[in-house]
Formats: sequence, structure tokens, C-alpha cells
Amino acid sequence: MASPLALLLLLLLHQPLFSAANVHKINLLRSKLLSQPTPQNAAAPTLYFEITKPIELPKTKPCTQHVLQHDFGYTYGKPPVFANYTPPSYCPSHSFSKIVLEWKATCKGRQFDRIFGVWLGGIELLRGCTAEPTQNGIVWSVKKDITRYYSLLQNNQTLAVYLGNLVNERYTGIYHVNISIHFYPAEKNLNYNYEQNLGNLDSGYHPWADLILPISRNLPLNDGLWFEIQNSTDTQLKEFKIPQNAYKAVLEVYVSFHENDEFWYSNPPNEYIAANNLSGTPGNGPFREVVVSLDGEVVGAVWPFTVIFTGGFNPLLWSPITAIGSYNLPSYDIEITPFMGKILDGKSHKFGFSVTNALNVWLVDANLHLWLDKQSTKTEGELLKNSSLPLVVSLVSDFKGLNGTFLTRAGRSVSSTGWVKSSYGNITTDAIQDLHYSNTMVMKNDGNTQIVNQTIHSNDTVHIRPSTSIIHSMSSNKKFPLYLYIDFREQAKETYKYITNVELGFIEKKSASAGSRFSNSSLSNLQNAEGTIVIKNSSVVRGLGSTQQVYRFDGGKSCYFRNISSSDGTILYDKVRFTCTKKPESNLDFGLSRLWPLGAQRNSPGPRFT
Ligand SMILES: *[C@@H]1O[C@H](CO)[C@@H](O)[C@H](O)[C@H]1NC(C)=O
Ligand SMILES: *[C@@H]1O[C@H](CO)[C@@H](O)[C@H](O)[C@H]1NC(C)=O
Ligand SMILES: *[C@@H]1O[C@H](CO)[C@@H](O)[C@H](O)[C@H]1NC(C)=O
Ligand SMILES: *[C@@H]1O[C@H](CO)[C@@H](O)[C@H](O)[C@H]1NC(C)=O
Ligand SMILES: *[C@@H]1O[C@H](CO)[C@@H](O)[C@H](O)[C@H]1NC(C)=O
Ligand SMILES: *[C@@H]1O[C@H](CO)[C@@H](O)[C@H](O)[C@H]1NC(C)=O
Ligand SMILES: *[C@@H]1O[C@H](CO)[C@@H](O)[C@H](O)[C@H]1NC(C)=O
Ligand SMILES: *[C@@H]1O[C@H](CO)[C@@H](O)[C@H](O)[C@H]1NC(C)=O
Ligand SMILES: *[C@@H]1O[C@H](CO)[C@@H](O)[C@H](O)[C@H]1NC(C)=O
Ligand SMILES: *[C@@H]1O[C@H](CO)[C@@H](O)[C@H](O)[C@H]1NC(C)=O
Ligand SMILES: *[C@@H]1O[C@H](CO)[C@@H](O)[C@H](O)[C@H]1NC(C)=O
Ligand SMILES: CC(=O)N[C@H]1CO[C@H](CO)[C@@H](O)[C@@H]1O
Repeated sequence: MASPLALLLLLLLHQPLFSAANVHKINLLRSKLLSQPTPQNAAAPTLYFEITKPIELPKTKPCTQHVLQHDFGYTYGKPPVFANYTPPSYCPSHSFSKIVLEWKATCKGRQFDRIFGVWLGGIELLRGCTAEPTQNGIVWSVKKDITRYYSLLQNNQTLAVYLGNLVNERYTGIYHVNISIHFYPAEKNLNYNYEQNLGNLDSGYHPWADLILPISRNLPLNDGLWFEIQNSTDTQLKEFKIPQNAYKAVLEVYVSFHENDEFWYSNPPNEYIAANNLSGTPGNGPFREVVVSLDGEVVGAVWPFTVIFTGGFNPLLWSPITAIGSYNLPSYDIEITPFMGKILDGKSHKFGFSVTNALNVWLVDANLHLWLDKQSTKTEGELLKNSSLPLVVSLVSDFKGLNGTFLTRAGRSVSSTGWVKSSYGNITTDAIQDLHYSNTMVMKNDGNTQIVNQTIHSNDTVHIRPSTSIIHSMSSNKKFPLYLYIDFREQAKETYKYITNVELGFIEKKSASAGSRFSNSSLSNLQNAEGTIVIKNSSVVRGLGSTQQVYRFDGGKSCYFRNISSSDGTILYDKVRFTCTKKPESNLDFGLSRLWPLGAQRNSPGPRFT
């Protein structure tokens, strides 16, 4: 994701590109890898896409609200684009079981990949990376389940969209964007009986929050509503105040990384950079974590998924199948309920965000989802226990000249316990995060070969312990494997060959249980991509890219499998299956996973829109 500064550098730099090849050297080729002008034909734009499970929808006709149409030309350093949102009062139904945001965009010409954000009332709904266009044009769309923002959508709001683009004679691509929201009424004849299925406790734990507070920048004049974190000592703070009848809180964090930290997982240690005079190569080693604090104390951490943007390594790897999470970046939930006792005093408090080892720039903001007790004006609570074991990072570094091996490991555990007394009773909540990281980086061939093998594990567990009924437990175990092989060879005089191979995975197992009832789901989304670039006399003469992806979701009662491959822009095979091959991993009709405030798995009507 190039900033204008990086762009300038790219244009101005005539450095010997290839003294030592690695991920960061290939990034310097980025502008050369953009689509080259070719005779255009009138063909329809090519469809680019991200492989993901289709959203499960009720069989009802949605009411569709078109909320924005805009052409993002020279928007860099300008304010976001604003639009008024009003709830769909014209819709015959006034309560919905699913709400879906649709982003659709086209672009034609030559342009970098750009980051964008969509906010409603300061609440971030979507963060994505644009697809890189071609001379004949491309089109891509994102559908995101935004049912968890139900309460926000019930009122008039201001929509803000920021997509910092830069258009000139060379970079001609303008992003033409439409944003719509589809409201799906609930199916009438289905009989949902959550209370019976789940016990009275759950009636308060509906999947959407009653109120969502923005933990983002107020009305920025020249950028998105995200905070910009520029270095490892930079902490961005946001003051907030919550209603005194809240009984549950979840902080949803959005994160993306750019410029010097776009490929943070491949940054070598500073000692290697210093010893080899590689000034200009982004360093601080390959470990990063986003730390979230409340009034200065650590309450959670995000070890983000390694999203590769559409210009990453070799853009041909990501056309037409884009990298996992790139069109629709994941957000991360941190359970704040144990800390309710600290923030129910009616006073202002502060969330803080920082990024360990950060280089310029990380874009971070959050949404605070709050559940309110309608039966009372004041709840009470107390933090009983909290511990945040300090981050442990170890580095084993062994190098001679530009050859070397670096092993980086890190671990963190954050846990907290607190109770909240509301009309639902006195409920104790435990929130536990266990995080583990390992990265092996090998530099060979005098730095012309870089191999990175990284795995991030994050386990989040929440126990809800009412004094008078059974314990509910929810856990999410995530694993993010990443393997990179970047190799640079001189083939002949002035002719160089770059090999870029990437293996990327997003694996998550979720489970929820209450007594003997349980519901499990598993997702394994794996991508392999191989690419080659041949450069002659400083220009790209040949580029190849192929990608294989296997997406496997098993939600017990619903499954989705897709096995797809592309090579040089052509789909070689694409197999889709919706049937489950195993026995259901759930003995519940609707799945306890609705207890995760994720808005998924639910098709019952929500409260009335007024
Ligand atoms: C956006 O919507 C307008 C009006 O419906 C349509 O003409 C245009 O083609 C759409 N653009 C995209 C990118 O879908
Ligand atoms: C919401 O916006 C609409 C259209 O601008 C307006 O008619 C309505 O009065 C507004 N509602 C509220 C509650 O402000
Ligand atoms: C880190 O970033 C902050 C915010 O931009 C800045 O004020 C500070 O000087 C920077 N610190 C260093 C060491 O660069
Ligand atoms: C790095 O630069 C210093 C000072 O210019 C020089 O003495 C040293 O030999 C250089 N080291 C390498 C590995 O090039
Ligand atoms: C709620 O439960 C906790 C843990 O059992 C207890 O320490 C606390 O005193 C209770 N609070 C009230 C108001 O009863
Ligand atoms: C996460 O949970 C799984 C399954 O319980 C376990 O195998 C793994 O070691 C845990 N990882 C961490 C970092 O705690
Ligand atoms: C680095 O490793 C390559 C083989 O990968 C070897 O040819 C070269 O001599 C090594 N360089 C140094 C400084 O040891
Ligand atoms: C990456 O490292 C893990 C162990 O941490 C190993 O199991 C795996 O095989 C390695 N991957 C590759 C492609 O070498
Ligand atoms: C569901 O997940 C939990 C936690 O990962 C595990 O202990 C349990 O065995 C799983 N149940 C089934 C039927 O897979
Ligand atoms: C290399 O490119 C430059 C600028 O495009 C051109 O002037 C020169 O003739 C080229 N050299 C060769 C050997 O092709
Ligand atoms: C995906 O399809 C390819 C081509 O038919 C096949 O070789 C491969 O085994 C399949 N992978 C899976 C996981 O089914
Ligand atoms: C938010 C909060 O109360 N944090 C506490 C966590 O525990 C440490 C001691 O282990 C306290 O110093 C913090 O104030």
C-alpha cells in the first residue's frame, strides 16, 4: 500500500535495486509491476474476488438502501466522503434478521492498491484494500454481514468513507464505488425459541449490542477516522463514557499496516541492518502486537492476521483471486466485561492503542459494543482479578554478512475476572487470551534469498458464570501460518528473475458450551501462490502468477467447501460444495455460537426499526 511518499521514493530512487534482494527490495519494484498500458478493448471488466463463505440469508426479499455512490480520484489528504444514512422506513417490514453491507467498485487504468474504511456514526463497518486495476478494467465486490451493528442502523447516522487515492498522468485509476445496505426481514413461519433452547440467562445475551460507541478519531480533516500509530512509543488515546446500566462490553478492533510495516513479518532485526549498512530497509525485527489499554492498564492484545494487500510481492498472485482477508480485513474482539466495575462510574475513561516494534504506519481504531440492562438504570460491578504477563520475546540471531538465520518467539497471556450485577443476576465473567508467536527467517545467497516461516496462535476464551445457573464458555482458537520464499537471481547481464512464493492460512476453531449443550465450528482457509517476475534493463518483461486455495468451513449443520486455482488470470478449476461430510458437531438447533457477539448464526427478527 504505497503512500505518496513511498510513491515519490519509487519514482525518484535510482538505487542499485538488487544489492541484496528480499521482500523489501521487491517492494521497490511495486510501481513497475502495475498494469502496463496495452491496447484496450471493449470487453467487460474482469471480475476479481476473495474466496469466502457466502453469508447465510433468510429466504426473504431484502429492502435495499443505496447509501453512497462516489468516484475516488485525487482523494489523498482530503476529508472522507460523507453521506446521510436514514433507516429504511419505506420497508414493509420493520424488523430484520440479517443486514448485509455491499461494497461494489470498478477501476480501470494503472493504480496502486489503496486502503479504505467505511464508518457509520464513527463506527467502523468495513476496512478493505482495493483491487489493482488493469487497462481493460476490473470489478470486485464485498458483502459483509453487519447484523452485529443492528442498533446503530436503527437511527439516522452520518456515513464516512475514506479511500486515499492519487491520480496523475501515470497513475490513472479512479475507483468508482457504490455502497448499499440490504435489510432481510425474518422468515415469518419459523419458530425461534431461544429462551427455551438456551435458558433464561441468554435472553440478555443477544448477538448485537444495544449501543456501540466509536473509539475512533473525531472528524478528521484529511484522512480516515482511524488513528495513525507511527512508532513503538506512540500511544493513541480515546476518551469515552458509558451508560451506567451496561452489563457487557466487547471492544472490536480494526487494524491495518502500511509503508515500512506492510510486510512487518519479514523485517530483519536492526543488528543485521546495521551490520550490513542496509539503511532504508525497514527493521525492528518481524514481531508486532497491537496492545489495548484501559486507563493505562493492558486489557488485551491483537496479534493480527498477516493480510497481504493486492500489490503485495507480485500483484499477479492476487488476480483474480485475492489474498485472504484483503478485500475485507478481519476485526478482533476483546472481552471488556470483567473491567465493567472500573467504567460504570459515569465518568470518562480512556482506551489506548500502541503497537510493539511499530514502524510507520499502523491504522487502528475500535468499536465498543455495549449491552444495556433495560430493567434498571444502574448496574454495578467489580474487577476481581487481572493479570497481564509481560510480553516475552526471544531472538536467536546468527548471521555473517548478508547470510543469516533469525528465530523470534513471543508469548503473552492476558486474563481478567470481574462480576456485574444487573437484572440478569450477579454474573462473573472470565476473559483469557493466550498468544504465541514464532518466526524463522533465513537469509541465503548473500541476502538474495529470504525465507520466512511464521505462525501466530491466539486463543480467546470467555466464561460466563451466573451465580444460579450453569457456566457458559466460548472459545476461539486461531492459527495464522505464513511461509514466504523470495529469491532473486541474475540470469544474464541486466536480466534478473524474482521468485515469490507465498503460503498463507487463516485457521479458526470456535466452540461454545453450556452444560451438556455445545456447538463447534471450524474454518481452514489456505492459500498457496507462486509467482515469477523477470526484469530486464530495469523494466518488467515477464510476470507469472498462480494461486491455489482450499476453503473449508464446518459449522455442524452448515458447511462450505471450495477448491479453486488460477494461473495467469485464468481459473483452472473451481469446485464448490455445501454439504457436510461429517456428523454435526452441535446438538443445538441454532448454535450457542450466537453467544459470541458476532451476529452470525441467527435468523430471528431483531427489534423494530422505528
Ligand atoms: C453504481 O450505481 C450506479 C447507479 O445504479 C450504476 O450506474 C453504476 O454502474 C454503479 N457502479 C458500480 C461500480 O457498481
Ligand atoms: C432522519 O432523517 C430523515 C431524513 O433526513 C428525517 O426526515 C427524520 O426526521 C430524521 N429522524 C430523526 C429522528 O432525526
Ligand atoms: C513517535 O511518534 C510520535 C507520534 O507521531 C511522535 O510524537 C514521536 O516523536 C515519535 N517518536 C520517535 C522516537 O520517533
Ligand atoms: C558500512 O559502512 C561503514 C562506514 O561507511 C564501513 O566502514 C563499513 O565497512 C560498511 N560495512 C559493510 C558491511 O559494508
Ligand atoms: C457478585 O458475585 C461475586 C462473586 O461471587 C461476589 O464477590 C460479589 O460480592 C457479588 N456481588 C453482589 C453485589 O452480590
Ligand atoms: C490454544 O488451544 C489449543 C487447543 O486447546 C492448544 O492446543 C494450544 O496450545 C493453545 N495455544 C495457546 C497459544 O495457548
Ligand atoms: C552466503 O551464502 C552463500 C550461499 O548461500 C555463499 O555463496 C556466500 O559465500 C555466503 N556469504 C558469506 C559472506 O558468507
Ligand atoms: C514452518 O515451521 C513449522 C514449525 O514451526 C514446520 O512444521 C513447517 O513444516 C515449516 N514450514 C515449511 C514450509 O517449512
Ligand atoms: C468442541 O470444542 C471443544 C473445545 O475446542 C472440544 O473440547 C470438544 O471436544 C469439541 N467437541 C466436538 C464434538 O468436537
Ligand atoms: C535500457 O532502457 C533505456 C531507457 O528505457 C534505453 O535507453 C536503453 O537503450 C535500454 N538498454 C538496453 C540494453 O536495452
Ligand atoms: C483440489 O482440486 C485439485 C484438482 O482437482 C486436486 O488435485 C486437489 O487434491 C483438490 N484439493 C482438495 C483439498 O480437495
Ligand atoms: C485495569 C486494572 O485494574 N488493572 C490492574 C491489573 O492488575 C495490576 C496488578 O497486577 C494493577 O496494577 C492494575 O491496576
